[in-house]
Amino acid sequence: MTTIFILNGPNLNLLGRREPDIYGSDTLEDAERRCRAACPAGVVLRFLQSNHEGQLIDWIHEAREAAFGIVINPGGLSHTSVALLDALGAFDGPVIEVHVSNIHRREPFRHRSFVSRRADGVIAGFGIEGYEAALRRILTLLG
Ligand code: CA2
Repeated sequence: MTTIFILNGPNLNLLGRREPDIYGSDTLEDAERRCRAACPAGVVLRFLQSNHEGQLIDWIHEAREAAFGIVINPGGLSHTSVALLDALGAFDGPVIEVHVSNIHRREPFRHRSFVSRRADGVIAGFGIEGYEAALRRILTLLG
């Protein structure tokens, strides 16, 4: 069995429930459903969300032993968190960063992501389809 972690940061539990003009009307549960449907037998998905930076860091540490790869939407922590970047730096497998919205078309403070320095790929502006695309990339790398 191979495990892939899909981690979601602060406020992503609200996806589809507010600001549909920016984030669309799909929920995080919809994203999880799509990922599970795209996941072949023999691959275990851990699809997780937390509003707490420390919890996300603990999951990344857990992934060091438990996961082949990580898909991460760090939410607003993308633009602030050196600690998340450091945790991902201690993970050896592939990391794909996802943003539901196109962060480059938004406020300047969203244009920089600390996590992107570690990510092997970045997807932005594909809505929740981005999660499935990121997962497929990790599955390709898994071979
Ligand atoms: O586009 C993305 O996926 C983001 O990571 C979402 C973050 C935002 O801070 C990033 O700049 C880009 C926000 C998470 C979702 O927050 C919501 C707030 C209200 C209603 C719905 C979602």
